[in-house]
Amino acid sequence: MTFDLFDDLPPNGPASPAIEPLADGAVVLRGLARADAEVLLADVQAIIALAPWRHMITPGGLTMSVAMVNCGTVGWVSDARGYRYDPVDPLNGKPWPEMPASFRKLATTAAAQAGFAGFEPDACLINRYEPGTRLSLHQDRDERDFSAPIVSVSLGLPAVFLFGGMRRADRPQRVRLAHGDVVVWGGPSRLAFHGVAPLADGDHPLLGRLRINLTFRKAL
Ligand code: MD6
Ligand code: FE
Repeated sequence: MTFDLFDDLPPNGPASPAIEPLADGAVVLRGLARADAEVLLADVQAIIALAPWRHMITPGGLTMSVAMVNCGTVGWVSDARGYRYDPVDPLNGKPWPEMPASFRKLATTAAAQAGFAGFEPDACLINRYEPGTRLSLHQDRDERDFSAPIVSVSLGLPAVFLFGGMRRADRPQRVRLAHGDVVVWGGPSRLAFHGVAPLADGDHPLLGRLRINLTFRKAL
């Protein structure tokens, strides 16, 4: 009789991925979103049909290289007036598209696996990166309640996530995030500085030369 340690694993990898600690309150759930990726991406396309990708302007007047859109009760926006969560899309004055059930389920499952049971996101910021696109170090602090974590889902081309400390000057860890990886981020890490290094070129089977990131928040 032959015995193979991996016989029980489905072809897409383990159903419950390893929990990889990043810092106190921050973990990477490797591959958690991989099996759902096609559904998630079809839902992104449906959102884009209602609310297009756009490059927001920072309060300082710079155009962001990451293209963004939102779904949910409120969406994160940046313009000359500052950063905020807004219930309407400034491009059309209408509510943001609803958060798809596939998004909500993944976010809640990921948060629970990371120790944040009961996470109920009301906002999802969808980020699109092309080769060369980067996101400079920042804190996520426009939400009202920092007791809720953030759940971040990576799809498409791999990226180097920069995970720093509580001060902008703290030298960041460099964490490779691949298609299907999910980062959950809360508690003592909730206000850590973080960013994304310039995206390397590549060709992903589902997304070609793109990376798409979904970040789920409880903003209100
Ligand atoms: C990105 N993510 O991965 C950008 N923020 O494209 C974020 O800015 C982020 O991944 C807070 C928590 C997790 C994140
Ligand atoms: Fe962020």
